[in-house]
Amino acid sequence: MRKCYKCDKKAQVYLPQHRLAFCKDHYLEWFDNRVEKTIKEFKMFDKNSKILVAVSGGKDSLSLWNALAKLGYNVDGFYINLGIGDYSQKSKELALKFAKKIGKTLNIVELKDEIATIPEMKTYDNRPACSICGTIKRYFMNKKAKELGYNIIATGHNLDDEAAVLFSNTLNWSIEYLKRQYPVLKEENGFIRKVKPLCKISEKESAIYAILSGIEYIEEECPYSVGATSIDYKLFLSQLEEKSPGTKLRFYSEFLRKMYPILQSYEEKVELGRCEICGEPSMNRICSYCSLKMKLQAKKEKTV
Ligand code: Q46
Ligand code: ZN
Ligand code: ZN
Repeated sequence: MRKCYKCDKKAQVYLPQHRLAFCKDHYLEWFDNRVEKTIKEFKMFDKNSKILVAVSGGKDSLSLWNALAKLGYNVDGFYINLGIGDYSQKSKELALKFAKKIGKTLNIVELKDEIATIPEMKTYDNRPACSICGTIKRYFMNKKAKELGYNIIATGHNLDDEAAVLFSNTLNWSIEYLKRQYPVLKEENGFIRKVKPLCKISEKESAIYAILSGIEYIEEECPYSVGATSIDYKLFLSQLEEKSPGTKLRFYSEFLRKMYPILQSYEEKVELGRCEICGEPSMNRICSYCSLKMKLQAKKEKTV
């Protein structure tokens, strides 16, 4: 029988990449401490910050919200109803249920009232659903957080997400993206500070935390995620991890430690201004959200 690393109880969780085993209570404590350590390591925020967690109803964002609340941070949730059939309906219900359970506010944006649902937009735009969705989510997260008086946006991106993006950016030598792949994006040019406190926690670890904490989360993936290349990268990295535990964490942490500082000397040619319509930060005269909205309007008028 494997014993807990901290007490005499039987271990319920074994983490081969850290060579650690824990009982339920000590695992939850380890997870919260790891989140806290990451927040401190990257100087993400402190107890005076007003934090908004982007909640999808999945295990990562709800585990993050739970951990931050337990650690005593001033943290509310933010949910965007994308209008993707049963998936969105169920995830919204679970997000609301969780907010009620921990006694925190869940701020909600209904996409159908702001512009149109993702499936509706798909019928007017040829871009992949995830590209439209990404534009929309980034736009509303930033805009609403400012309007509601928050100064930090925290997302539930985990180690598997970050390692897969890093892998993809390295395969393509996308220097501009690699240069920005850091768990903290500073507040500047109208953007609010964005942080990823789960960047050193694997998908498996956050799922175990959610289950052991009794968090109800949506297990189904978004229907548009089927066939995404990032899933292949995650699978590939997980196979390497299986053979050699710690690979993902090493890949990501060593990038941050050795490569990220070097990349900062790489000159960026991006000039950021303000959107002429909504005033949000934009590289063009009109931001991608407003041009999407205009395109949608024009196509709707044409079909009437
Ligand atoms: S919600 Fe949106 Fe994801 Fe669905 S449409 Fe794609 S980006 S897969 S995280
Ligand atoms: Zn224990
Ligand atoms: Zn705009």
